[in-house]
Amino acid sequence: MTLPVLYGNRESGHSYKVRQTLVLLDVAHEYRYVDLLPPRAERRADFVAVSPYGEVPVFIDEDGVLAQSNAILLHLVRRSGRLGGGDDLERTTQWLFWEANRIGFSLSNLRFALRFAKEDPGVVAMLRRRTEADLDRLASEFDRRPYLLGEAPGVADISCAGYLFFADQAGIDLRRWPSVGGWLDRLAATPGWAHPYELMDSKSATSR
Ligand SMILES: N[C@@H](CCC(=O)N[C@@H](CS)C(=O)NCC(=O)O)C(=O)O
Repeated sequence: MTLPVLYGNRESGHSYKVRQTLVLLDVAHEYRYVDLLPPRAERRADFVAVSPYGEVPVFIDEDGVLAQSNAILLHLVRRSGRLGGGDDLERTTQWLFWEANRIGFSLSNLRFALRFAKEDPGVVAMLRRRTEADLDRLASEFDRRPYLLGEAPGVADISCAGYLFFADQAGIDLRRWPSVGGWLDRLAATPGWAHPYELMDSKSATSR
């Protein structure tokens, strides 16, 4: 039997979102590590051959090749019938789109700017303002319920939380948003949860 394949990288919160979902769903898969340091065309050939946008994650199963982390999460919810926010696929989709444009853009790029790219201070300041606004928005959710769509975690939570486990690397102190910290603690206590660096380590991949 051919296992589904996930291409990802240790530093990629977007890849982490997918692998964490696969693990929570107990979907057996092969994790293939992609070194992102070489230029796109020089990365591992099997990845270059299938990747539609040159980015990780890419997921392959019997339904075909899929990129974009949140599209992959929706695919996994549809296939499994689980982690869909109490079957509220519309609200799940709404949060996934929010994530793609907000926290998955702001905090991920703030971290990238500080840690890898050494960006212009004006760009860093803009990304910091946007990250803080996104955390303010998220924080208001958890006055009412423990997870974004109710009493149990789903892919909306996994997606919106993915990059927050790297908040310190983006110079963000989450103590300013205690309800967000509480939500992350609840997620981290979910059986099967693991930190991105544990789950995405190249040592847990089948090949580099
Ligand atoms: N919107 C995409 C973002 C994917 C993305 O930004 N991937 C990064 C790593 S986190 C990447 O592959 N960077 C290498 C490159 O662009 O060459 C998603 O949600 O999957």
